[in-house]
Amino acid sequence: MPSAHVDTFARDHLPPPAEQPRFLFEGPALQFPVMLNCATALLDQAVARGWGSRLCIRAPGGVRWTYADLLARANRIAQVLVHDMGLLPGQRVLLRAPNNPMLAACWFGVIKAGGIAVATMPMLRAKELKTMADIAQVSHALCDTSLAEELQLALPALPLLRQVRWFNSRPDDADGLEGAMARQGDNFANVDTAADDCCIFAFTSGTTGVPKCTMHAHRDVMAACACWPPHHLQADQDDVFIGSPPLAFTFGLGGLLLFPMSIGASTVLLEQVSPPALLNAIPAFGATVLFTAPTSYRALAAQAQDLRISEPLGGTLRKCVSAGEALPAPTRALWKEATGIELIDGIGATELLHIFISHTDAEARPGATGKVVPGYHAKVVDDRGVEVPPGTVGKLAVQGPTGCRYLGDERQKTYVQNGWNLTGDAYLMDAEGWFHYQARTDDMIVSAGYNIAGPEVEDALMTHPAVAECAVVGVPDAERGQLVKAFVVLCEGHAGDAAMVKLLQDHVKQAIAPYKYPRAVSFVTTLPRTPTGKLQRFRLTSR
Ligand code: 3UK
Repeated sequence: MPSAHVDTFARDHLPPPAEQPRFLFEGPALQFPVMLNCATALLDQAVARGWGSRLCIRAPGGVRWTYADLLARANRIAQVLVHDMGLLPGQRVLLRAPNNPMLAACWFGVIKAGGIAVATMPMLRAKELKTMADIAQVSHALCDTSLAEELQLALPALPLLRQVRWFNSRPDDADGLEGAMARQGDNFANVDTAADDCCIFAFTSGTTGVPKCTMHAHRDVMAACACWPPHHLQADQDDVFIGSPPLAFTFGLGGLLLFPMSIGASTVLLEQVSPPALLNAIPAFGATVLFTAPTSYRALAAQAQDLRISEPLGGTLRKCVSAGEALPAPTRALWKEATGIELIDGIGATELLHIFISHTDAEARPGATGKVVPGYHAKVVDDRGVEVPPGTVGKLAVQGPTGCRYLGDERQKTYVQNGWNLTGDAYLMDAEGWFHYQARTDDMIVSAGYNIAGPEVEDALMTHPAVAECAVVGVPDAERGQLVKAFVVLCEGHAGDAAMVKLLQDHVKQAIAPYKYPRAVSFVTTLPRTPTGKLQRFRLTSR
């Protein structure tokens, strides 16, 4: 197998072939050459194609970079990495920044130089950064000065990580990346990597235990651009992408950088992505395509009336994508009511890089995630891995051009069985091939012999106007095995008293089969979430 990697760490730590999923490359869009650098394909070729003067990245403060601007910066960064920092193809470069243009330029700089980008979530602390740098054997880092503190704290314990440059720093900073970039020219000859050379390591947002490091090759990046975006998003050159997921989360990397660039569109990178910040930024940048999580849509909905494209007030939004967690049907309805826009739901996973089950905005079914994305195959299986008939709840199994490859991790054998990726989700497929999310397999509640999916109870609760957010889990119970318990964040102006408990319980009993109602209800002010915004149900089961 050809490879441009001088440092063979990634290749040496791939799971053995027998433990890898089966990879499928069906159709002309998934035929890749043996040698492929995804930075060449997404950036150099964009400029060669004549998009050089098109707007590529915008950010608050008036930043406007064309594709040619981004290329020149990425080329300078690649040279700093190779000439000043001694990066060899195959070595790992830690990237750390809130979503901003320099982070995008650094990402491309690393990939151009044949390195492996290891982007880290802004929220992470020194201890977590050290764990990741150890697992990935990181030797180089490019870090935004605004997030320097935790990396500085971790550095003494990372003897292998010797080369660090800081960006968005003062011009006189001796270790400043921008100063070093100014000493390089605009051109760089990209390392001619093999299509299956790794180019990113992405850590799972894992809710428990040691984080898992997923490995993705140049080919995987291009496959992600070729599958979901053209079939389900259907954006075009004039679209302006915006959203909240960090570029360190593959949902954000695809949605806010790779996908817009693969079609010559532009993207808005925001450091501040709270609902109020998004509400301001969408009209300010004339954004047309929004990527965020279900909870964020729920929070935005109340003030989203003016965002819609057909608004006389000049709204611009036309496509809205929800992923990361199950989209509650009430949230879909709220968003549609407020904006007229049908949310595009999609389930993706770090292990599979991006979305593999989804639907277009023209064919949504409330309560269903969608159908399998062309290029992928999906089925629902029982505990032995045997496919179950439509209408039966089981485990979701997926195959396609991308798939799980954990770096030296025993948990590979759990995620991949018989060549299929098992995402850990319980699903039901209906007779028409629509997939209906039930719960994480380990979150299914078994109470008095009944299987109860927490998200279904959450959906029912969320249709009550007093409920802002909620989480439903199974807590140990002597009599029933597990008891259905709801943790509820109330909207302002509602009291969490005994009357409210009764009201919510009755509301659920009206909406779904009464045996599923939460026998215990606890009112809280916030729910525990991961840096990617996922509910950490396991942290509630012990409360
Ligand atoms: C859950 C969903 C129901 C599901 C991701 C889009 O979330 C992403 O990756 P992670 O590795 O988590 C994967 C798990 O999250 N999930 C995600 N989306 C949905 N459940 N409906 C959904 N629409 O449990 C899955 O196994 O953090 C999402 C693109 C790239 C991603 N990495």
